Amino acid sequence: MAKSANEGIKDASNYLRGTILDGLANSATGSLSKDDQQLTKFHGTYQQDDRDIRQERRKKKLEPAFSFMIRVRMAGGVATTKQWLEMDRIAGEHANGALKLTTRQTFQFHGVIKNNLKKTIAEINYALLDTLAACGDVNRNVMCNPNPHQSKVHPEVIELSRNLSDHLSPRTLSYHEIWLDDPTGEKIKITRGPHLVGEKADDDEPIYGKHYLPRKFKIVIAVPPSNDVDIFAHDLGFIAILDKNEKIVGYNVTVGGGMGMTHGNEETFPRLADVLGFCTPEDCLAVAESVLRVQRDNGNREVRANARLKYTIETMGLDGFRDEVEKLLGKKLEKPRDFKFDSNGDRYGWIEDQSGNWHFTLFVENGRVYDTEEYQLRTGIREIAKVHKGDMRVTANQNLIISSIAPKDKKTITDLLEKYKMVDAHERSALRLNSMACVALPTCGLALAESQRYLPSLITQLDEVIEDAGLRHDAITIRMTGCPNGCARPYIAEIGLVGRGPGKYNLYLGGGFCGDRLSTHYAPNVKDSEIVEILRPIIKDYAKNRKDGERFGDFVIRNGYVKATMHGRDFNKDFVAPELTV
Ligand code: SRM
Ligand code: SF4
Repeated sequence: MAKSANEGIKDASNYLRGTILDGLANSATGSLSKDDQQLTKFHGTYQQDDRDIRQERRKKKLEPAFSFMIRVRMAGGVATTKQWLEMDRIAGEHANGALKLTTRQTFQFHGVIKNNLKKTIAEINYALLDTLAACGDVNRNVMCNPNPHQSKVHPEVIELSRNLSDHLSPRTLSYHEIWLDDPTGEKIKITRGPHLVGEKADDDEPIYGKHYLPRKFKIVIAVPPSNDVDIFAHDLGFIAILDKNEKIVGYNVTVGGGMGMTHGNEETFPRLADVLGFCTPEDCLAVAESVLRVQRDNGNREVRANARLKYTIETMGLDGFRDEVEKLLGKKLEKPRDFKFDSNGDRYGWIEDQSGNWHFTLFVENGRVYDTEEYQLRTGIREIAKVHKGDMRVTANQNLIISSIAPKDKKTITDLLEKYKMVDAHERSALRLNSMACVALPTCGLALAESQRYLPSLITQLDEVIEDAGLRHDAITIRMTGCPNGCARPYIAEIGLVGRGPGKYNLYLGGGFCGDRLSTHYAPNVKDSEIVEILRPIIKDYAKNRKDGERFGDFVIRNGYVKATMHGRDFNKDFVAPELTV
């Protein structure tokens, strides 16, 4: 079978240069060429257009309202306050005035026009963050558990996430050439990234080679009992194993997780990662590189829909895959150690860590940091960042931890949280606090239905059902995406809603509360106006008949609403729609 079109584009790109520079200089259009649109992803930016006004512009015979989304690479989700202030400024000056905190612990900007693209990416670099490999067929932003109450191990896991990110970052000079007019990386003395700190930078891609990976690749680190990074949804994961003294002795290695699928294509499915083995902290980089190399050489380069590591593992078998990884590693992985997760959500409000510092986890609905007349969220966080002496941690649930506040500074921060009405941002139903939606319309070119613009109002309706049932304080995870790609990881939520078309969603139930079980298809093509009525009797039944401590996802399986999905392979098979009376 012929290689996919993207393989040809990478091949001809001269290490991701393509004709991006020419395209940026062409003022006759707000867009780039089709091939360059694929290549700019590796540089952290996507061409999009405003879908709300697409038709109107078509009628007027105008080209679509093109602009660019920019995604920052920020391993482990930790920014300094200075970096936050810079991102905030950029959002106001070059983007649409909003900062988006993503499900992978970083920032996105939307609405940057082509004329401002280079300047914006350069300014992100001047703030000592970058966008290289935030998207594309490479290792993406590495995530790690940001939990303040695990502050003893946080420095170690954040360091590991940064080292993984650096080690696996592309070495091509094209990024500096195109965006920074700085081919050698000399002008911008970024302190991380081996290609920028003295090691000879050239186009040699020792790890990736000229064709990079068959598809995107995602790494996470989790520290049990918190699975707030959803470790089983990613290509490669490291689960920290701690001894009695809370010292990390090593990591269980997980492989082959992923969410994306295509409606109607049974050869695609979400899949939970398998535990491959255990490695010492010293071996993590070598393990990661070995896993990535096995995927590089064995991943499907013909059919992009089947190119993720999860399908490579399905083809090779877990044992066959492990053999190849161990060959490259030059040693065997040890047997996995015991671990236990208790949730995949965030803990809101104030938390004191072991060293007496304070941390405030702020609920940011769907990661959207922007101002309205009633709620000046962006301004409030900016005012805090101006005086705060600790750091700012973006969580994998799209929230923000204002982190490491000395006891003497707590009052100043509390006053600002109060002034900007953020101090009780988490005084909401536990359903809302455990909700997540992807971007979808109007910017996402793949969206089939609304998501972040719709979920908040759906939850307002569901809150009535929840209140009636006396479940206001009972956490149930609910996640929505505008298409089956699964950017808000809906297939491991207890309630998942996945866009099928305008105003229509597939409803999935029964995901594990700790992100450790896939959900099961419950109802197809549900109209938005029917969702509440379909869920109402199930929620009522749960409130009345659940066992002590039983989670919603477990309940719907025990009570026969859905069968448990045992493996991603079965996710789309044998679906029989139930008889619903709405
Ligand atoms: Fe995603 C593509 C947004 C996390 C699976 N994702 C996209 C694009 C770039 C659409 C496109 O290709 O044109 C979306 C841009 C929308 C916009 O306007 O901003 C998009 N994805 C997002 C974000 C911003 C959602 C959010 O609301 O936070 C997340 C950014 C993460 C980051 O900072 O790097 C985001 N995407 C995810 C996740 C969750 C995760 O990684 O933990 C997944 C599921 C896990 C996985 O990868 O399997 C995810 N995004 C996808 C896929 C399906 C991949 C697949 O294997 O099939 C696509 C489509 C694709 O790659 O072709 C996609
Ligand atoms: Fe876009 Fe689909 Fe991802 Fe939502 S899930 S951001 S609609 S690609």
